[in-house]
This record gives sequence, structure tokens and C-alpha cells, in this order.
Amino acid sequence: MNDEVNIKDMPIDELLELMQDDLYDGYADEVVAEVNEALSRGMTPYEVLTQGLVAGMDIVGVDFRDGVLFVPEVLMAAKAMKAGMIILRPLLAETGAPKVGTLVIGTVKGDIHDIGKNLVAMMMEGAGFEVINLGINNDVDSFMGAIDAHNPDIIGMSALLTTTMPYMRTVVNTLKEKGIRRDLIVLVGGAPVNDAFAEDIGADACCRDAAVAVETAEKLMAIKREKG
Ligand code: B1M
Repeated sequence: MNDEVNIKDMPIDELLELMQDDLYDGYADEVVAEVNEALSRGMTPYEVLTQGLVAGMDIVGVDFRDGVLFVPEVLMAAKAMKAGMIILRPLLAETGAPKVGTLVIGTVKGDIHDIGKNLVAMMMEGAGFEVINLGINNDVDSFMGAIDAHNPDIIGMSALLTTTMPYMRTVVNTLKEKGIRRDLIVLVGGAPVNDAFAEDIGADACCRDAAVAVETAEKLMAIKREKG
């Protein structure tokens, strides 16, 4: 636990380290204070996100894998991460960029991981995309319903489990069956997803992280516009 006086005197690298530690420990209020402090020192929202919050969650991921942390602790860390993201979200979206396209994004059926998907949604909003965030555990009907309702340019799917990533193929196959696959850009992401898998299921690209998702979406939108 920290008090505000301490963090104000702290060098920036120590502040970021503390943010990672507090995220690890699930201290949401402290993470919020540290995010605000880092922003007040002139760090960009993106730097705070990647060097503070995402870096902290990476450590959680390793310890979860190694059996040091268990689900309840990881949930607390996720809650602290989300508290930090609430501050960063409007700042990342504040670019005033003109609308570049519409993205429907969701975590696929059977999967409840949403932190990375929400980061992608935030960064895409910041880059000027209109984003319809479907949340977690989306089946084919959910994606198809959103396509009917919002006529998006891009469908984004997230999966964090090796057991749920195959569901992305089900969605792509349904787009093909409905004859709308070519009208849409399909982007996939999540820790177990890679380029070979994306190609195999017939997606347009796999995005390693939120920044790559933005870059890829912008590039493929430019190609789509050229084709008219
Ligand atoms: Co889960 N979990 N989890 N978990 N969890 C992983 C994924 C795991 C790798 C942990 C481990 O063992 N090391 C492992 C999966 C193993 C596997 O399948 N090979 C795992 C497991 C096993 C499980 C459970 C089965 C555990 C259990 O109950 N026994 C269970 C499954 C529940 C389910 O989904 N049905 C489970 C539960 C949970 C919590 C609920 C406790 C919690 C989720 C909370 C939440 O999301 N609200 C959780 C968490 C937090 C994790 C880890 C620790 C962190 C994930 C995360 O948020 N990373 C994770 C370990 C890890 O990944 N290292 C783990 C931070 C985030 C910023 O990165 O999500 O990769 P990431 O997103 C990135 C990119 O991947 C990419 O951009 C994002 C931003 O840069 N990206 C996209 C993601 N989606 C994209 C979509 C796009 C584009 C890019 O579309 C355009």
C-alpha cells in the first residue's frame, strides 16, 4: 500500500514498478492514483498503458502459468487493471481523428477473457474507428446479429484459450456461407493466436497487440477504400 505523498516524490521508473506491483496485488485504488500521477508527469496514456498496466499484467500471466497465483488473485489483478483503464480510455480516444471505419469486436464463445480485447477496442476508438464491443462469450449469432445491425467494415475476434480459438473458424465459415466474407475485414488476436492460424482459418490477419491491430486495420481499410 502507498500513500500519495510517497508516489509524488518517486522517480518515474519506480512509480511504474510500483504500479505493476500494485496491479499484481489487486490494489485498484493505488493503481488509479499511480496512473494519474504518471499522467501528471507528462507520460502519454499509451506509455502508461504499456509500461505500467500491460507490463504488470504480463507478470501476473507468468505467475498464473507457474501456479504462483490462482484465479481469485488474477481476478483482483484484472479488476485493478480495469480501474486503470477507465482513466486511460477517454484519453486514448481523445485524438479527434475523423471516423475511419466501423469495427465489431468480441471475445469468442466459451472465453471470458476481455482485458486485451478491451484494450484493442480502446486503441481503435483512439484511432478514429467506431467500435461496437460485444463483450465476452460471443457465439456466431451474436457476431451475425451485430453485422446486421451495424454494417461494420471489420470483425475482430479475441480468444485467449487454445480451446476457444478454433471457434474463430466457425465464425469465418459462417461469413463464407452467408456470402459476406469478402465484404468484411476479419482480424483475430489473443495470446495463443498466430499468423499461421489466422491464415488457416481464412482471417485477413492476426494482430499481436493493440498497436498492431490499429496499424493493420488502417492498412486494410486503405486497401478496401482503394478497391471501392
Ligand atoms: Co486466464 N488463462 N483462464 N484468466 N488468463 C490465460 C489465457 C493462460 C495463458 C494462463 C496461463 O496458464 N499462463 C491460460 C490459457 C492456457 C491455454 O489455453 N493455452 C488461462 C487459463 C487456463 C484460464 C482458465 C481455464 C483457468 C481456470 O479456470 N482453470 C480460465 C478460463 C475461463 C474462460 O475463459 N472460460 C481463466 C480465467 C481467467 C480469469 C477470469 C481469472 C482472468 C480473466 C479476467 C478478464 O479478462 N476479465 C484470466 C487472466 C487475466 C489471464 C491472464 C493471466 C492474462 C490475460 C490478459 O488479460 N493479458 C492469461 C495469461 C497470459 O495471457 N499471459 C491467462 C493482458 C492483455 C493485455 O493481453 O489478452 O494477450 P492479451 O491481449 C493482447 C493481445 O493478445 C492482442 O492485443 C491485446 C492488447 O495488446 N489481442 C487482440 C487480444 N485480443 C485481440 C483481438 C483482436 C486483435 C488483437 O482483434 C482485432
